[in-house]
Amino acid sequence: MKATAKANTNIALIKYWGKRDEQLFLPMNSNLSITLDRFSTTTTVHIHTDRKEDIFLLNGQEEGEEETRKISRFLDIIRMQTGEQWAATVDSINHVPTAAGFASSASGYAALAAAATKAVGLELSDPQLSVLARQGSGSACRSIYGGFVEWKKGERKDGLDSHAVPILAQKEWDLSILSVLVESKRKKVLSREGMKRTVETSPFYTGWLEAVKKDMQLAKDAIFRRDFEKLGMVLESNAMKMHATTLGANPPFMYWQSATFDVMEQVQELRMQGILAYFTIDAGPNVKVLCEPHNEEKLSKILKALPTVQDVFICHPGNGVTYLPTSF
Ligand code: FM0
Repeated sequence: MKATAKANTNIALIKYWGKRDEQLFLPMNSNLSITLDRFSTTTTVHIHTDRKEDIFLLNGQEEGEEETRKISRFLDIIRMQTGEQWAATVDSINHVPTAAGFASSASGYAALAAAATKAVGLELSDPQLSVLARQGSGSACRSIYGGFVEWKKGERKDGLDSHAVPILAQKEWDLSILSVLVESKRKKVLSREGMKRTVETSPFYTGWLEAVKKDMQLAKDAIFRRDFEKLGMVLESNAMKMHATTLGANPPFMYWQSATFDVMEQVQELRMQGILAYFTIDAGPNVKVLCEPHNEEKLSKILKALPTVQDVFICHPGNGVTYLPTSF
């Protein structure tokens, strides 16, 4: 009654921004990501039938009530499916560089969904696993699969058709994703809170919904043709549009900080010199820069030399969820 699973994090090329159902984590728009080959979570779930309380350990430390409650709420979905009462010890290790502040909810809930269902003996298909992971954190539904992944928003009210699908395996197109860690000055507005405020108050949100449909088409087309320049143009412009919606929110907010601009400007400057590189930004000040593998070392050096950049991590497309031998 125990199982271990590992999931990698993913980075959105076309963003998930806004929910149509907050309880079920149903998105307003379909979106697209690359699963990375690093920044993973490994989770072991141990099932106890003689206990009532779940225990959550993160990097070896027992977490407090609030975090444990979130995990229990997620496990409740699985308890409903098994129709039985049990409690779990969830032991998660985040393989993220110390203090890097990269989001781990995607890899976290993908690994938890896989380990917990395996530990209780539920056999789910990958789409079913993706539906489940989605209910922990939306972006987690994409980390079930490796390579280039589309999260189809679905139409159903119960969310059963809102899950990820793989569109191109990682070995089919190698790209470099430079994860640029910048000096951070402020506490961030969580993506969950930020997207809610934007949907509810930003007059620019309707423009986002119109644009993102076209961006999805352009991005998928560029991926199928392995057209790096086309993909780069659309992913950068999609990130800009997502961030533009936050400026129209009430109260307005923005995720960019001065260090974020430094990286954006450097990337655009490099492009003027003929080096193909494009940036994308999520709900925080860090920047991800996409380039072709033959440029990765050079670009990483240039970005590291910026005074407000703390570190640069070179990533590539990686695999989906895997199961590991259980060790405790
Ligand atoms: O990843 O409220 O999944 O497509 O990273 O847990 O469902 O943390 F830039 C923003 C991710 C949002 C875009 O949101 O939210 C993307 C974002 P939850 P997530």
